[in-house]
Parts: sequence; C-alpha cells; structure tokens
Amino acid sequence: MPGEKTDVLLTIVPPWDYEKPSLGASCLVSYLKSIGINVEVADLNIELYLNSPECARKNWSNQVSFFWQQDELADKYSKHLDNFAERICSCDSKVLGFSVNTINSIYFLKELIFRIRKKDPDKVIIVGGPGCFNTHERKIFEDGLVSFFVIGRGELAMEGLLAKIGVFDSPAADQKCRIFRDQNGYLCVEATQKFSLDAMPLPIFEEFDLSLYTQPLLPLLWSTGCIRTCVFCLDRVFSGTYSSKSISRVIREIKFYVEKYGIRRFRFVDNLINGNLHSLDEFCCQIVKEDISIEWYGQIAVRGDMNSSIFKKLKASGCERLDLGIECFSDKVLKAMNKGFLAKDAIQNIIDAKSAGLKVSIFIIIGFPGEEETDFDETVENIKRYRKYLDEIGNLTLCCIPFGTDLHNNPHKYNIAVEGSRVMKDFWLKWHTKDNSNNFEIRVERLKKLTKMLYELQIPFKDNLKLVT
Ligand code: B12
Ligand code: SF4
Repeated sequence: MPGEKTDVLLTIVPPWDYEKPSLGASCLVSYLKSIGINVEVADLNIELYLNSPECARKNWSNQVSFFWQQDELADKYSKHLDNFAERICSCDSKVLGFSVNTINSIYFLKELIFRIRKKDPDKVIIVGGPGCFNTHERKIFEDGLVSFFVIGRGELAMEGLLAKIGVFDSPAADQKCRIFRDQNGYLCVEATQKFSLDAMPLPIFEEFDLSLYTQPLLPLLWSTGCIRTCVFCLDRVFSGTYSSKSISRVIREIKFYVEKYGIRRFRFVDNLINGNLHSLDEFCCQIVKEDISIEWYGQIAVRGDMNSSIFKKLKASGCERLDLGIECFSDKVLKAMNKGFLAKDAIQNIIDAKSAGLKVSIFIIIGFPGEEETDFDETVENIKRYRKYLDEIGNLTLCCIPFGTDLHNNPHKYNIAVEGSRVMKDFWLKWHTKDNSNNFEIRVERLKKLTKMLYELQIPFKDNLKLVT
C-alpha cells in the first residue's frame, strides 16, 4: 500500500532459488496482507545472484558445497552486506523478517544482522524458514542477534507474534502463537493452531519482480508432509504428516497464475504429488476437461499401486517430467531406508512413466549404511539395464546424515560410529560404520564408479565428484 507505513520488511536471504520466486515467502506475505498487515519484500537472493559474475553463480547450485559456510564469506561479500544493511535500516519498518531456506543462508544472514544491529539496535529481528528449524542451525547466530525464531509454518505464528509485540492490533490474534525458549535459550515462536491449506490466501507473488528470475516458472504447493517415513529424510521431519489442498483450490491457483501473469509452467514443490492417487487422477482429468494448457513437473514416490493409465493421464494433463526418489535398486537397502517399495516397483514406475511420454529423472543415494558392494552393483546394473527409460539422474549424492532424521537420532541402529559431535560437518558427510566397512572413501569410490558409467552411458547428471573429493 503506497504511502502507508511498512509493518514488516520481509527479506529473502541468499543462497536460494534463482529460477523462480520463493513460495514460502509469498505464502507468508499473502497471508499477512490478507489480515491487513503491510509487508514489503526484498529478495536479496536474486539481487546478489544477478549481480554475481558467471563464475560465482555456481555457488547457488552446488549441493554439497560449503562455500556459504566459510569464514571468508563476510570479506567476499562485504560491499554487498554493507549496502544491504544500509538499505534495510532505511526502511521505516520496526520489524524485520528474514527467510532462511537452508543452513547456508544463516552464515550470510548472521553477517548481515551484525551490520544491521550496529546501525539500529532497536529493530525487532524475526528469522523463519526451513533453514532455522533445528537448534544447531539457530545456534550459529550469536546470542542477542535475533529477537525471535519462527519454527514451522509462518502465517499464524507471525500473526500471533505481531499481535504480542504490539505491531498488529487484534486481541484474538496473540492466542495464535506460543513463545518458548529453545535449548540455546533463544526465543522461538510457533503456531498454536493448525490451519487448512485451503483456507490460506493464494500466494500471489505481486511483491516479486517476476522478470528477474531465470525461468518463466512458478512454484506450486498441493500438499505438505509425506505418506512415508524414510529414515534419512529431512523433508519428512520438517513437514510432518501428509495433508493436501482440494483439487478445486489447486486448479484455482493455476488459473489465477495463467490469467494474471500468463505463466503456464509450474513446479510442484511437494515432497510427492502422488500421496493420494485418487486425487491425482481427478486432478489430471479436471485439467484435461477444462482444457487448461499448462506444463508442469514434480516429484513422486515410487508406488507399486500406480498403473500405466495414471502415467498417461499425467502426460495428458501437461506433466512433462517426474522426479522419482528411488535412491537405489537393492531391496535390502530399500528396506533399511524404509522406502516402502521394492526395486521391481521402481522399475515398473520408470517404464510406465517413460512409455507414457514423460521425462524420467531419478535420485540416487550412494552408500547408505548396510549397502555392500553387491548391493551397489545392483544399482549400477539396473541403471545400465534400464538406461533407455532414464532421462537423467536428477540427484546423485553420497549418503549424508541430516540432523533430526532417524539416521541421525539413532546411529546405533544403523551401525554408525559416533565419535564427538553429531552436528559436525564431518559426521554429516564423512561418517563411517563401526566396522569401517562403509566409510567416506568407500562411498567416494562408488561415486567414481557410477560417475564413470553415467558418462559412458551418456545419462545427464550433475557431477558432484569434484565437490566431495
Ligand atoms: C521447494 C524446495 C526447493 C525449491 C525452491 C522452490 C521455491 N522457489 O520456492 C528448489 C528446488 C529451488 C530447492 C533447492 C534447494 N533446496 Co530445497 N526445498 C524445497 C522444499 C521441498 C519445499 C519448500 C517449500 O516451498 N515449502 C512450502 C512453503 C509454503 O513452506 P516454507 O518454504 O517452509 O515456508 C514457510 C515457513 O518455513 C515459514 N517461513 C519461511 N520464511 C519465513 C520467514 C519468516 C520471517 C517467518 C516468520 C516464517 C517464514 O513460513 C512459510 C509459510 O508457511 C523443502 C523441504 C520442505 N518440505 O520444506 C526443501 C529444503 C528447504 N531444501 C533444502 C535444500 C538443502 C536445498 C538445496 C541446497 C539442495 C537440495 N537438496 O535440493 C537447494 C538450494 C537452492 C539454492 N540455490 O540455494 C533443505 C534445507 C535444509 C537445511 N536446513 O539446510 C530442505 C529442508 C530439504 C531437505 N530435506 O534437505 N528447494
Ligand atoms: S518418500 Fe520422499 S519425501 Fe517422503 S519420506 Fe521418503 S524421501 Fe522423504
């Protein structure tokens, strides 16, 4: 609202997506605006990305990179940090919200807040987003830098918090959140009520300059959570049990974006779009029936109960690509991961998807605890055997141990040795089993073997080898 005082300045902190705007920030802003709170958005992520030379832009896509966590970060970006702090402090808003999507953003943000606090110690600084979900992530900030951390969904938590600190005048609203101290003694806020995804206002992205992002593409959210509980999965820990929007709501969102922005390409950011096969079927039929011309892609879980006809319907509804978190082709390892399917189901899903005309991208994890050379060979052999059905390996990673997952919480169950801190980078990437039959070096050797084969078979993939060696 031009001319009106800004209640909250919401800043998106690098590194994050540069192809499309942030969905989480957009959901939050749309909600706060719908209840009369005046929010402005600053996407420092896209700004810094666009202002970086080509050679530096790779730091936005390296998945195992510690670039954003190095001590020299502040020196490298000191000019930008000073400039960002200056601009943020010149905003008339007393409340500054920061969206951190990965742990990497925290290091950048910490430097930024140092500068903001020096200029204006009275700002109320609220940090939220998936990147500050865990206590060890929040601990990276020194005491006193952040006023409040918001944990989980931000809409109701932020509404309640703004009411509690007197920025939003609504007596009922302050019941919507609770404030508590985490293990670090830091003040945290979470919503006290669950909300229906359908009840949330449409994320309309009007605070974002869509022309800045590198793809004419918008993120869409149909469901949160997951129907499975894979033991290495952080997404599941973060987003909880499965719940979804109604089909009519999802179609309303799509139509809105087509009409308002002329955008017809979408990425579903859901952990899986096939959590409810009946709804998926109905969605596809509805898109076809209403003749909505779109292209979209998303992630599915392998399901033995998905037949070839549903893949054909997906194709007819504009689905161009499916990402499948297969992880490996060994039944023994899939069971240990608690993936909830067998290798034969994965193979059938791949064949059916490709035969329906979809692009097939699979994710592979190398060296899950318990994976022996023969298990790894099954993965290698099946990739070779089904090469013609595979368009890419979308994610090829060494098995890591994300904080908060069962793998992390119960390492003994997986024969993982624990020496020293479990939140150290070394434990995350360089863990080993107690008998040392699975260690970082062995996993890297397997990665090299698979990498070599993928080049030979000319299967596109992101080569992460240099990053870990
Ligand atoms: C979609 C997604 C992406 C998309 C982004 C799409 C977009 N433009 O929005 C893409 C593909 C680009 C992406 C990339 C990466 N991602 Co990603 N991504 C996700 C995913 C699956 C969903 C995020 C989402 O949109 N959720 C829906 C929205 C509505 O919720 P939200 O973002 O959480 O926002 C809400 C709250 O967090 C909160 N909130 C957010 N910001 C703020 C700010 C304030 C002030 C407040 C009060 C509240 C608040 O309110 C919002 C509304 O309720 C999450 C996993 C998950 N299930 O959350 C991983 C996740 C965030 N990604 C992750 C990672 C690691 C990455 C990558 C590094 C690599 C990878 N493994 O994919 C890259 C990094 C990209 C980069 N260049 O830096 C991790 C982060 C872990 C961590 N703690 O560090 C997660 C948790 C997945 C995981 N299992 O590892 N990702
Ligand atoms: S199916 Fe995918 S999102 Fe769901 S728990 Fe397993 S890895 Fe996580």
